[in-house]
Amino acid sequence: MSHNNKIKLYTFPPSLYASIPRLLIAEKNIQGVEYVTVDLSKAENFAPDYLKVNPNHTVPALEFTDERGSKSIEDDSIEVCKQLDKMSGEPQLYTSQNASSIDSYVKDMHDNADVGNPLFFTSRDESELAKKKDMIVPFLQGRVQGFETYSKQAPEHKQLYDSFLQSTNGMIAQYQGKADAKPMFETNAQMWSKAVRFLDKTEELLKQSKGDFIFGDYSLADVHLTAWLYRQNLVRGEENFQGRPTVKAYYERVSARPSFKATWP
Ligand SMILES: N[C@@H](CCC(=O)N[C@@H](CS)C(=O)NCC(=O)O)C(=O)O
Repeated sequence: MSHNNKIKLYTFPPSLYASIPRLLIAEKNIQGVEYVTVDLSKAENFAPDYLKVNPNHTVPALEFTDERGSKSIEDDSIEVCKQLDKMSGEPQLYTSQNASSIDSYVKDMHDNADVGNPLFFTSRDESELAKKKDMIVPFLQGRVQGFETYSKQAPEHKQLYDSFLQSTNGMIAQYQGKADAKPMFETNAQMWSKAVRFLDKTEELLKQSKGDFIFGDYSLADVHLTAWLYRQNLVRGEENFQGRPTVKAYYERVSARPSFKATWP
């Protein structure tokens, strides 16, 4: 790091969005970052103390000392990555030349193709539901316990906990056959169509690229895209790549980088 700086990254190893800065840290070999695990399977991202770090109750969050010496927090992976890129040395992966292309592509991914978590937690049909049930239900039950505990500890956040309790219990009921799962299958289908649109756009951009990466040279956009594709590959495998040979070749290329193995061992 260029200045004497204590950097803390709040993360959860299986998290999609927290893996984006972890990939960047590996890619640029940034030293001295302290990782703090926030266990989403226990709803620790809703702990009263974590709500002070990140009121949006999400990971990642980055705590660092800014140029003026005051403690700062970035609470969104897009800003976290820009900050880490700026604080670390060459190569800069976000520059005045590529900033506007990166900004609009990454914003589209985060705003309109935020499908990795919903596709992971929902199922598309009865057969996927049966397969995933024993993995998803305990995860959701762990979160229910967290919400109940925090609700007693921090009654000032009761409304927040109650609303997540309700939606989480609703999903458990669908997995356990106690509630109609059709709405879940519909959500899953909608999410997949958003993924398809973004994959098609990515195929076109990669075809037009003058280099091996989305905007030519390796950039912050590739850090986000690699993590997004890693999750897509986990939830839908080859379906993502059918009819998209350029995305497939790209994914093979980025997954061969040492940073990939360091992030998803
Ligand atoms: N826009 C945020 C999204 C972060 C996000 O949604 N993170 C997920 C984990 S991948 C999370 O913390 N979810 C909260 C939860 O599971 O309760 C970002 O890019 O950092």
